[in-house]
Amino acid sequence: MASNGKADLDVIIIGAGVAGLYAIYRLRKQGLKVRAYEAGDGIGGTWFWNRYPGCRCDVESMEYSYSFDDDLQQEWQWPERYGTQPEILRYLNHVAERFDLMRDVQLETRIKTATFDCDSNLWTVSTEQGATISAPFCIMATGNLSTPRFPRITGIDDFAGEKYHTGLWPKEGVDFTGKVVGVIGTGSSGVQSIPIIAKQAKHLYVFQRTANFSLPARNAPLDPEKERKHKEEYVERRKAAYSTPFGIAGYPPPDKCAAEATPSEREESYKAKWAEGGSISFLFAYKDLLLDKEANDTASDFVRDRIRETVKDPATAELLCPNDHPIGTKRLILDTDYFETYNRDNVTLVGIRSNPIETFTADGLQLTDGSRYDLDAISFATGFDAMTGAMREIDIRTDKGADIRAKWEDGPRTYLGIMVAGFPNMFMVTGPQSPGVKSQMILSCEWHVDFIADAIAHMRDNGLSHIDANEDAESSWVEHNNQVADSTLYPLANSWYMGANIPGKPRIFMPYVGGVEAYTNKCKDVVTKGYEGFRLA
Ligand code: N01
Repeated sequence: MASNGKADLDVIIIGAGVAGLYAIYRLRKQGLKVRAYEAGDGIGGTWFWNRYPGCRCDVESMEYSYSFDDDLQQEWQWPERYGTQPEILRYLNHVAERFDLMRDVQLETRIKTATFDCDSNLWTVSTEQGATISAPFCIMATGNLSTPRFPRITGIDDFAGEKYHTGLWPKEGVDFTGKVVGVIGTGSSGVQSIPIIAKQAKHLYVFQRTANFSLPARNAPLDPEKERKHKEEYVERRKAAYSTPFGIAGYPPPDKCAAEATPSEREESYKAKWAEGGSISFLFAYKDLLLDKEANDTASDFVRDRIRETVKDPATAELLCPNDHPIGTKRLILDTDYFETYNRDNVTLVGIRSNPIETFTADGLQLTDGSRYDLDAISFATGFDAMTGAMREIDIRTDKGADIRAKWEDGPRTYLGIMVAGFPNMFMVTGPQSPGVKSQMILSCEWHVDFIADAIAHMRDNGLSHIDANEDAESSWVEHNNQVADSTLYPLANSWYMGANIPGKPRIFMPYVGGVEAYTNKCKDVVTKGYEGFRLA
């Protein structure tokens, strides 16, 4: 029985990925009785499900880790510049074991409903198995890219070959040796997996609807000297990260606009950043790359030239050149030998923008012009119902008639990406309208969990039991988000940030792009002013 005597727990946590695990650790330290409910049969969230070949983080491994325990960050050793999925999952399991988190995790338990009762001030969640659990607080640690989506194309169930989704990859792995394989989708998951699948398959067909910008990752074993220095500065670097746009220290912000440099200076600058690898450094070449289309064109043109230089067949190169969005307005991909892969004899790029897939058949698929592709296996790298999908999959409502699906019908509305007005005592970790997906995710998860844990502590210290976001504060925050996004080039892209990848989803720019520094300052200000914009009772 939890401390209020009526409930099973003090806090229900939904999800045991990066956010849920830290929430267990942090809230337990406050003496609270918590439990995380996880649909998977292991912890790790995104890093548990996305086991596709080549899956690797696009944030450098020395950054992409927890900061809450200095011994942990000093002792853990990352072998490479960017962590692979198995390595990151190994790290998360180590954290779970090291801090004895598993005793408060219930695996293989998908939450179907969450209902708030205003009189008893309790959330009750129900599981797919039919059990119910109650607690005064509920935390949605459900992730932003956790609801994989197959395209809605006729005949998809008729395909008799092997069918995979990058976000639901089988644990035992897949051997494509000797097989004719189709990959549909060329976002980060497609771009990372295509070079590896190409090496195994007898033939690989890549079905591309939209060409994407991708930069070389330049992955390599971690330089021991770099690691030593980073670890020496870890504590200060983590602190400094909160005063940066993306939550990562070590990238001096640019002070020049692209037009202030000569064409040859720009070329040199982009060349150096291309050679260095990584996306932040490249996007930090000039301060107006994400604000001004002409400035952005200089960087976009540079990358298109590199694609044409790399890919030998001119028609394939042209098809691979992105031309419908400014660079950086969709997640900028990091790859290893992606464009080079199209020089292999066993790889064919098929453009499906003007000639879409009409139907799947038992043997493969057929395009609108009637051309057919016989395939032994298809890998769907077709993405996720991002940012709102996981919460909308749970039937979240209150006894006063609030319903999250109805409330978000025209797009998500949140206060700080932490609470939704009308849903008391329910918190989100890196919810929509927070910088989450536009930042170093683990840092943002820690920030939000700390904010939530502090709010709960504040309530307990002051004999309060009910917290809700103010409608007005929420509206102002949503308005501010939209204004910030509209002052950038981001809304020009048909990205999952805009909900544009899901047919019928409202077109709203969902992440906060005012930067981590502005956001965390706002949060601090809110707390200093007695939780301004929240109603506590
Ligand atoms: O998904 P996506 P993702 N017919 O939505 C295509 C993170 N991540 O899994 O662009 C044909 O980006 C779709 O085409 P289009 C990262 O934040 C990180 O790759 O809509 N094609 C697109 O090409 C990333 O941004 C890492 O025209 C269809 C692709 O499928 C996010 O996850 C690694 C289609 C989907 O691309 C999502 O990446 C992996 C249809 N009906 C992921 N429907 C790293 O850290 C969709 N597509 C490196």
